Amino acid sequence: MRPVLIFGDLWEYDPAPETADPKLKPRYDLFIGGKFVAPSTGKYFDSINPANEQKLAEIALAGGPDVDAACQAAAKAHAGIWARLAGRERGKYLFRIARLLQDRAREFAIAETMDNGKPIKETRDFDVPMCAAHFFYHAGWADKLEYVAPGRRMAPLGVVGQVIPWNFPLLMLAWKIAPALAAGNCVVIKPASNTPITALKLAEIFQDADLPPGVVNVITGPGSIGGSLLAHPLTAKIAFTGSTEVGKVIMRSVAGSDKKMTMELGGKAANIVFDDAPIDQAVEGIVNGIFFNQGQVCCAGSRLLVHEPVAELVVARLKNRLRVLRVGDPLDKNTDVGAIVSRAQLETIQAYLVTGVKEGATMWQPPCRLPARGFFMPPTIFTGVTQSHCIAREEIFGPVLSILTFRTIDEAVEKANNTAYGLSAGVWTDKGSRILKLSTELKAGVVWANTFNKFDPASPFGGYKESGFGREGGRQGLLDYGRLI
Ligand code: TAP
Repeated sequence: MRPVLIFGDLWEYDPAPETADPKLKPRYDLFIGGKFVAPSTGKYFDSINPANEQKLAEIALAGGPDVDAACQAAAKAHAGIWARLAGRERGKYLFRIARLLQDRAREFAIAETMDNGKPIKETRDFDVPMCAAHFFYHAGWADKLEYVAPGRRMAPLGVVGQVIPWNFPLLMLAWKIAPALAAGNCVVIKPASNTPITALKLAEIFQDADLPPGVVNVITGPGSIGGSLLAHPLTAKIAFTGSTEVGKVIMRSVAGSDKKMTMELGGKAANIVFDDAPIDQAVEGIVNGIFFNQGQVCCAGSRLLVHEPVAELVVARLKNRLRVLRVGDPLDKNTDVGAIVSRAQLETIQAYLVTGVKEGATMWQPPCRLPARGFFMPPTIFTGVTQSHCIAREEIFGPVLSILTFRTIDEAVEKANNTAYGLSAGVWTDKGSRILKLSTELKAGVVWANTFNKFDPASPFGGYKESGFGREGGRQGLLDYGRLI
């Protein structure tokens, strides 16, 4: 028996809060035609810091006329300048945006953490650098579009309407805007109401980069404004990332139009651990798979499938690991698990915990002290889960892991694919043959082997089944932003 390190209350990390100024304005207007403009409604709503429930800023509440103005501004910019500009010139703007973001990386990481609740070590090391990486990557494509589909030319589509969720506000924005601009389109984008701040801060960067007015427009407001944007007659292409439920509403509203569409929707990924896997690495992969960004990740490994011979061992080591995860102030550099994005999301997750227990699964949470204010919850695992349990079927979008077991490789495949979704999956094994078999048989847009949650701008990402269609990133992602001629 090897010794197990349990730190318990023996010692604690000293607080290491990030204290730099995120340079937030008290009020943010809409960004239309290169300028910040007041909304036609005259109204504003609050963006809240989920870690302390304090107001961060007032955000403009767009109305129908603002959606129209933003789409008109984008159409004008497209016809007047952007579509006519040589690819290498468009690329320079993208490159400049990426560099300016890098210059202000620390400020953006702090703003993102305050608006979303995710730990500063994630925004600092993942969200902001990946956002810049997407602009750099697509800057490289802007003058090479003839290589996207050899022998064909790619023409831009025109105005693109984009709606994004709150779990990776900056990164989702980069996934959407960078390929659209590289391909010669102009954009109107609506960030989620929970997390609009970094999109509006990025609009400041668009101004600093001298991006021609109207090439990117940012409108903020409720979901209905997103619906008006995507259904607007000027949008030639719509790109949505969010829940499957809202994706279906959008599909119905634009059915019969000739708009090009991509839908990046929900997920319920299987993370499969075989008996020959390196168990300690697999445990790290399980933790990263479901507790990264508090589990509010479309491709989160929220269903753990463990090979029966090692199930007890994996669960025991996982529990030990969870006992030392630090839950708390997201601005503290030692924090592993930050705040849930909103009270509503916290309540949704808590309702799933009640359902899981009612259905007969066994819930376990490590002892941990949660901050008195803010929307926090401990990392949670459920054992004794069966495939018919709600917590094994529905996307919880929180730090909750449902653990199932399997005996044979075919049973693992069968269980992994037994879901309405098909966004991602993970496999942990020593055998290349198992990895190859599973990567072909798992119906998931991405299959990670002996790792989890790894992303690269060159690697296309997207789903099967109710996880949506279309790809973001890489050559395939660009193809979704153009017309081949
Ligand atoms: P949603 O509630 O679907 O919201 C996503 C965006 O859609 C928000 O900007 C929202 O605006 C807007 N919206 C709401 N109703 C709308 C409507 N009728 N028409 C047009 N837009 C509408 O999702 P969420 O809770 O923010 O995000 C979580 C979901 O996103 C999860 O299911 C997750 O799996 C999915 N997601 C998927 C991916 C990929 S790549 N597949 C990546 C990240 C997240 P408001 O904020 O103003 O309501």
